Amino acid sequence: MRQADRGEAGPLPPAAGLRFAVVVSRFNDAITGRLSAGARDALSQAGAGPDDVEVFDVPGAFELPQAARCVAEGGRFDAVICLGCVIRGATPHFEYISASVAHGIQDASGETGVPMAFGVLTTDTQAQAEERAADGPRNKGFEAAAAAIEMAVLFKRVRAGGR
Ligand code: INI
Repeated sequence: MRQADRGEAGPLPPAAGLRFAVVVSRFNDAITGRLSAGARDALSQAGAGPDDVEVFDVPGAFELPQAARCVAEGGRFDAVICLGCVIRGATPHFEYISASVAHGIQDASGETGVPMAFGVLTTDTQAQAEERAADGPRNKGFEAAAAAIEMAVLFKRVRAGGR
């Protein structure tokens, strides 16, 4: 996707000089690989250098908050982008994982002071997941990276005493 296609979301904020961790679940990797590509595309378009983006793989969405907290505690990143895909099955597993991942990422961000973007698809069907991971303005990895950049810029400005 190109910046010009972002419509009312507006242009990507500049990401040069900021460092990003992309934490990606391998579960449903055909989908999460496309989310990761979308996120890396957004970071590149916003000016983040290749050496300023590190990708960390985890087994499943349940492990995303643990890894996000770990990389944030290392102090090397201005924001963490969490990417995963949970597709509803016939068991309550979906509800447990989805809720725990969302709360876990929120808690990890609050407790480390590092902004974290939620790029975890929680869908009823594989087709819905594919739609949200497709190239283009609705790729949720791209959107999560855009949110992470905006939050990293905001945190940096506020911590420097700016408004
Ligand atoms: N992990 C996912 O990322 N998506 C799923 O849909 C999923 N389902 O359906 O079970 C899933 N399970 C694995 C889980 O995230 C953990 O990796 C596992 O329980 C080990 O802790």
